[in-house]
Amino acid sequence: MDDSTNATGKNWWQRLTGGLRRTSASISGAIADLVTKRKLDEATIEELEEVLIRADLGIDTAGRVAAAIAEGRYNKTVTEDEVKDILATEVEKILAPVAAPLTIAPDAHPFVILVVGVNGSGKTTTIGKLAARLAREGRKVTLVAGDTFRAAATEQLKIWSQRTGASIVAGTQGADAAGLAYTGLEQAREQGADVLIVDTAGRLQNKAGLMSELDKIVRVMKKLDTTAPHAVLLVLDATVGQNAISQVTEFQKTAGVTGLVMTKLDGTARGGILVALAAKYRLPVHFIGVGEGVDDLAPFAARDFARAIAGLN
Ligand SMILES: Nc1nc2c(ncn2[C@@H]2O[C@H](COP(=O)(O)OP(=O)(O)OP(=O)(O)O)[C@@H](O)[C@H]2O)c(=O)[nH]1
Ligand SMILES: [Mg+2]
Repeated sequence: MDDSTNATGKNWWQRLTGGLRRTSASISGAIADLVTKRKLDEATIEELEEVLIRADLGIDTAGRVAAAIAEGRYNKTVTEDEVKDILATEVEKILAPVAAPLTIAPDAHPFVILVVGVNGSGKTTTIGKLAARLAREGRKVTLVAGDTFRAAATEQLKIWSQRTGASIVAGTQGADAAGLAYTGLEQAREQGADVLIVDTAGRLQNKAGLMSELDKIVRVMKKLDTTAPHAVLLVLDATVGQNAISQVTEFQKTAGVTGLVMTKLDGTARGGILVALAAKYRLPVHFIGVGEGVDDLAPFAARDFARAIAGLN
């Protein structure tokens, strides 16, 4: 567990459990209601399963967890903590294989990260938080304001560049995003940047024209470095629940997603969607966002997350 404290004096565990409170409250509240002073019978197990489905864990996972809870415990009384422990253990098993740090390969100069996702999912904010984290590690970061649709998008990224000390390459509104990514990569090379992060405009996963623009950004950067981009991060907003599933499917097809970041886990009771995604796609989950602040992004840790959504300490 990362126990570093931020400006508000909270350590990471406090921020994580605080951020996931709505998800854990809905799950653990329901668990408490169900198991208190009751024997574990078929009806209770079914209700537990429904609770997990409502928290967006996915039908398969909910079934598996319910079966694990039921095993050897029929017609016995169980405690709330027993059930939470089994839930956390099962969820951790699903999450452990996908919890992978974003490794900045040392042989890529710069290491290029393309950030994609639907409108408002948290891309630009995540880039700011990530730039801060990389800068703290002593890396030289350049940002590309590849969202050229809105002037405000460039301004937003500029503010993050000032806060984090990252360089920024920006164009005029309406400029060609792929051209800007090309220039960005050229400049980052000249300046000896370690990491280049390319912001993109939000796009709906079902809009073919915009999706093909991502493909163009990738193709153009490959002209300078055939191995770029070295990471394609799909930023998902946890509050959308099940819609995240189709976002992963579509962006994986067009943009070759290499890893996920899930944001806004603090604003939803549907944090279980991360578990459903892990079970379905097995794509690495690198970071989670639990707030708007610069410190509210952390490497994804399976055990911490599993215990937090189960409402354990
Ligand atoms: N509560 C919370 N808010 C977040 C988090 N991440 C981002 N946000 C907020 O979500 C809103 C949208 O974030 P942006 O980073 O602008 O999203 P975007 O994907 O770049 O949006 P577009 O560029 O319009 O596609 C902003 O108000 C952010 O502060 C998070 O982890 N928690
Ligand atoms: Mg943006």
